[in-house]
Amino acid sequence: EFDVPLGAVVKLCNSGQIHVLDDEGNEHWLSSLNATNIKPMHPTSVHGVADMICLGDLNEAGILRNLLIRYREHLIYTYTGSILVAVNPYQLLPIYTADHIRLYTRKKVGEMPPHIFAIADNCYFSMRRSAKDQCCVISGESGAGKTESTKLILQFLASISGQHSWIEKQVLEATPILEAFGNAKTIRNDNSSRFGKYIDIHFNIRGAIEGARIEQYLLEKSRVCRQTQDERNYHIFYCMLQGMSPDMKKKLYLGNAVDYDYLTMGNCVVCDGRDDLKEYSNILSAMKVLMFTDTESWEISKLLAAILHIGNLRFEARMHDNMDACMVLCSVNLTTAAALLEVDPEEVMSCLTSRTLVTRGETVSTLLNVEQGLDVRDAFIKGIYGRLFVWIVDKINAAIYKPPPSDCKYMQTSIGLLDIFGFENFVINSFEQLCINFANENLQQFFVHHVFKLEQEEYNLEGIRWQHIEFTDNQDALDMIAIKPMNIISLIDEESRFPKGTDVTMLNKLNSQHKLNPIYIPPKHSRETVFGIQHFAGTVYYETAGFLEKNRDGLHGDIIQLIYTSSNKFIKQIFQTDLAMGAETRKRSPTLSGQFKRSLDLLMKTLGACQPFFVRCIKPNEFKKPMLFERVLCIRQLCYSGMMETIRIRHTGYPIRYTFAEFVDRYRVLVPDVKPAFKQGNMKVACQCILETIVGRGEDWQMGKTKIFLKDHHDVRLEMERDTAITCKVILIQKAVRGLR
Ligand code: AD9
Ligand code: MG
Repeated sequence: EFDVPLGAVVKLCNSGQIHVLDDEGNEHWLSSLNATNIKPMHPTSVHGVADMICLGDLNEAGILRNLLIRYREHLIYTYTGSILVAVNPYQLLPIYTADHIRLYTRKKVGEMPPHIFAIADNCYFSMRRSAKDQCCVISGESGAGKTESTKLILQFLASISGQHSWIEKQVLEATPILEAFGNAKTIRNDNSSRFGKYIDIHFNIRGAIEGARIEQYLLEKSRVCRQTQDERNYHIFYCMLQGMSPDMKKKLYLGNAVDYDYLTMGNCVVCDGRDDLKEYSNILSAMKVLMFTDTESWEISKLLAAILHIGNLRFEARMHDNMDACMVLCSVNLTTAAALLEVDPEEVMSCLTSRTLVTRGETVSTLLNVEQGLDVRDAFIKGIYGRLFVWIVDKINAAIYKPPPSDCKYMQTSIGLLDIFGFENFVINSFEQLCINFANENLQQFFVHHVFKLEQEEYNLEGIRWQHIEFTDNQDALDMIAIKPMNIISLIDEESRFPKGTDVTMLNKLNSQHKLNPIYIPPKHSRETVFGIQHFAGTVYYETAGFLEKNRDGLHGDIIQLIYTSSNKFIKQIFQTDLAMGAETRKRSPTLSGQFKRSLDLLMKTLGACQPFFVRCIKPNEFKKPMLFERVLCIRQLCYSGMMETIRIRHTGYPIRYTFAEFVDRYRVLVPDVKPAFKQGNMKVACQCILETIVGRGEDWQMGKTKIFLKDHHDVRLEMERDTAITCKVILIQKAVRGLR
């Protein structure tokens, strides 16, 4: 699928054999006689270009080679029109200094070499000029550099806003807090964001930062209870255990990271290159800047400690009336957790080992087996951590969000930065991947529509007729997942609300509803639990086991009741919405996919009202290593990121463009007596003459106001003719020279 041609340089040409050095550093002897699979490179591909739109080989191979040769020279940024492609260097490059910020301020795209600061600068001045909101969509897979890019843009904007004010500091200091609670070491990235975020930065009429608002999406809660091999829990736990004073740790009965089940499932408590101790003091000072009181910080630590203690509870199986039941062993962990949560330890035990059901007004208590007990425990912990994270984001927003006063006479404009999980396709994909990929379908559509619009604008500007341009739309996938009646999300939701609904009944409904849809792949056998969707970036198979549980995202009544009895004001506060609901309304409370769909709809609406910029981050290798560029990995990401769609849109239109001068100088050899561009009176006429003579009058090329628009095959024809013409000239010259002798 990703068999992409490889670039090579001819070293030697010898009696029918050519000696080449390919882009991966391997040498080959090729027989030029049977060289049907060898194609000359377009001249623009030889040394690479800063804007790939100028590539003659505007195809996968051309783009890949261009990124590669630039990457080798530490040129990690490249444009494709106004889209910035950023290849992760995995090393600190000296290109983000205050001098660089100055250099990139108030510059047009193209005036300076491609850079993330150029995008930030454009965003800012476009906002200032048009007084319209801007947004920057930063995408890429895990470890590609989205979060680093977001931080660099923020840094640029804070600097250009130029007030060195408290609010600028607050906006910047929100990041370490969010990262402490929402980032973790994974096998893909030592600082992987396990949530999506949209930071909207507000500017006043003088262009200074006035406030900001952060929206978060889908924190991966399961990580608090489980980590796979070589991965960690959220940074904050390890930082706290390293950095907290012995005195305070004693108050929370805390030991070291290795002592806790919840921190050691990945067999990895340290992360090379991260200093948990130093981080902890950064986190605390950032929390001060964002107005977290000492009491609040302490209450957060208490909850984190309670989580760790609960994770160490030991469950034991027992029989009760011939039924599997379980018990929680009495331990320091239990009493400490109960003390921190300010609840009765007996109540904690009973919550984790039994469950109260109300049927037809009667209350019955059923006993849980060990497995069920552990599930309830983990659900409880995920419930706490998820709500804590939401509370922290709200707290940050309370400090940085300054809604314009209602009598405000001036306009506030904003720049939004979207740092959100890229397309995911693992060996086993679950409900989270469905949500993530659904988000990416939305973003892809947003992107494609934008690129298509840009293309149309260029044609309008140049006065080109463009009616026949088409592009592949992923509307079908969006319709099937979330828009048309009986869509996948709504069926999952419906089944989640249905008390007897199971993952199997849900899958049956999906099958009967969508089996005829060409982008839906039903399970092969009736016993299989996997269905597939053909996404824009590839087919993903989803394992449905656990879907409903994850979507319901609920805590059962006993846990809510336990919190109700707590005297800990903080935990009651983070659970306040749950406590305010009666048992019945809680059952009808929004599901995870319902909430996510709503926040995504809102996000798309916001983005739709902005002038967008796009940054496509590319991860060049899986080893977090500098100077290693894996072609297959990169090409896959170029496909996911929509770069290929950009090219496709171009190709259905006119992919090859030359300014009149470029064209005349390159092809005047083909027609006798055409003068070089600098001697031309009317270049347009000269171009027209060359095109009509060589390509033909009836062909589908067009002359714009400043450029020539060609199809690929026109370019091939022109290049071949040019090769022949130049060779002929060489031969003629040689003949002439011989004749002279
Ligand atoms: V994830 O989806 O949150 O797992 P991101 O956000 O795409 O992922 P991140 O920005 O965290 O990736 O980058 C991963 C690592 O690559 C960073 O920790 C840096 O070590 C490295 N990186 C990324 N961009 C740059 C850069 N411009 N310069 C130097 C970089 N290093
Ligand atoms: Mg990230």
